[in-house]
Amino acid sequence: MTRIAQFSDLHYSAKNLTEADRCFSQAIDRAIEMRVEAAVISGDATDHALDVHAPAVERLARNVRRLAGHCPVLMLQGTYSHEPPGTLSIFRLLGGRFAVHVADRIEQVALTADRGWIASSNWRFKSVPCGLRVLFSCVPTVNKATVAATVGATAAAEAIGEQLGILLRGFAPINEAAGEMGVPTVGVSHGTVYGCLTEHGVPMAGFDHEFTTGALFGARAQAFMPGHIHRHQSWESSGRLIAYPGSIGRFH
Ligand SMILES: [Mn+2]
Repeated sequence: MTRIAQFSDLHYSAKNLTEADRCFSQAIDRAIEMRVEAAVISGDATDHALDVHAPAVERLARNVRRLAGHCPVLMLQGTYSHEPPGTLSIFRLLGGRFAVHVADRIEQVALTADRGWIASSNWRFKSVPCGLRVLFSCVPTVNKATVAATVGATAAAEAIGEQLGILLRGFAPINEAAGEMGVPTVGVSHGTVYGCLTEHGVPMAGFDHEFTTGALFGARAQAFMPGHIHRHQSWESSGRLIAYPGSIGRFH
């Protein structure tokens, strides 16, 4: 069994700093104790644009660096208002014993036998890379045009949810091939799953949500790790699991 820690929606900021940092520190301690082989931070590491001199930047960086001293770290781009594009770039420089990979585009990422990261040059690998330890399929927050360009959609008016469904199904063949080779497959995304419950207990049943459970299961990954909704909840289908971990500090 491969043990991977998921952290999400840390929302580091001046206002949340004490709680965010205390909770993230504890979660990292626990992950290290449990000897996880990799760590995923599935978006919204920060709450809003932060200046580099903000204490929250230093505290977040310090903890990500500590995590990377234990295992490889995958950071996914979250909501633009919380994590303006470019925010995560600096974390690529933070590798400790292990590297921090920042997924800010639609891509597949291989965790290799020597516990390094290799990203697909296109949105997915053409074939299962050799010496693979875990295969990640990443769908960060992206704008509609990016999704349309990736799946080659011609109908620009098509709902983003439909296009993401097509995209996720595109990951299925390679995930299934990896699965047959005994390689764990994991999806990581940031967005709303249709029908999920918010931290206030409100069901999200609008038509403009990014994902359905069916679309996520369609990627044929063994586990899907979405971020965005701050309440822990999960769905299971024929041994495949989708789980929001919830916000680490329960920020609303
Ligand atoms: Mn969030």
